[in-house]
Formats: sequence, C-alpha cells, structure tokens
Amino acid sequence: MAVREILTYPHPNLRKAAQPVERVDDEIRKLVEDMAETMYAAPGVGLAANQIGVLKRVFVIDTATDDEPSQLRVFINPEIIEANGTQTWSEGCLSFPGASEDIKRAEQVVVRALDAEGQPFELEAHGLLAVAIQHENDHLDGVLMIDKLNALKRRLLSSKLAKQAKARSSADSEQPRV
Ligand code: GNR
Ligand code: NI
Repeated sequence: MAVREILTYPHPNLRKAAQPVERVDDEIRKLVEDMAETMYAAPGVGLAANQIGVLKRVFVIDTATDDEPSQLRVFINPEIIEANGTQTWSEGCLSFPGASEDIKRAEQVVVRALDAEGQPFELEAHGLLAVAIQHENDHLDGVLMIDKLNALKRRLLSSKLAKQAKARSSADSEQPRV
C-alpha cells in the first residue's frame, strides 16, 4: 500500500476523461488500496483515480464521521442511472486545497458499478453520499467543482488559486529545498 501524491488544479490530468476498467484484477485492487490509503491520509471523503494521475474509471468514498466505523465504498466503471431532487452542500475538493463552495446537485442518486471483486451492484444514495458520488463521477469525466460555479464565483476562486500558486512558487524560490 502507498499514499500517492494528489494532483491539484490546474494539473492537466484532472481535465482528462478516465477510461473504463476492462478487468477487475490484482492491479486494479492494488490501485484501489492505494486510493483508499491516500484518501484516509488526506483526509477526504472521496478520491477519484484521476486525482492521483491514473485515468481509469475508479473512485472510492467513505462518508463515515470520526465517531463511526469506517466504511470504504469502491466504485469501478460507475454509472449514475437515476438522479432526483436537489440539495446544496458546501463542497471541498482535495485538488482545490482550502476551497469550499456551495454547489447544487441531485439529492438522491442510484449508481450502478462494480466492486473490488468485479461484482456488479446498485446503490441508492442520499445526502452527503449522493453528493460525493456525483463529485467523484464528475472527476472521471474531467469535470471539476469550479465548473459548477456561476461566472462570478468561478472568477473569484480562480484568481484566489492563481494567487496561492504564485505565493507558493515565490516561497519556493526564496527558500529552495535542497
Ligand atoms: O474530501 C472531500 N470532501 C467533500 C465534501 C463535500 C462534497 C464533496 C467532497 S469530495 C472531497 C474529496 C475529493 O476531492 N474528492 O474528489
Ligand atoms: Ni474532488
């Protein structure tokens, strides 16, 4: 198992569509393990393979709170087959460190996917789990939370991120790590 580096916006791999998994084999299970470890280390409620630079249709989610037992959910080749209602959550994204934005999504979704054994399952989700499924599924299509904002909020967030990136690169040049 290994914690992998999480790519941050505007890394180009975050904009690429991930490809379907042809066979759920040990290589995919190793990827799933690394993704789970990376998600828990971050910590985050979900992680899509694009975020660690792997363009395969795989994401993991665990919405358990600190006082609940962890519940890892693995989705391979997911398809959202139903979406109903609306809800607004303040969303974060590990690829946009520090950002949180209100985003409107479906309140309920039904998702069909394969689990880590390659077995198909269907899951009906509400609330945060439904939000996370939609957020991660978007990542697999190269869609990011910034795309869900109106033009003004998108401009504000993108200039904030550009400033942060600039501050980081000037801090790097003042104190080079050797
Ligand atoms: O850690 C995360 N928290 C979160 C909160 C509200 C809605 C979606 C998310 S997903 C995010 C982790 C992440 O970036 N997954 O791609
Ligand atoms: Ni994200």
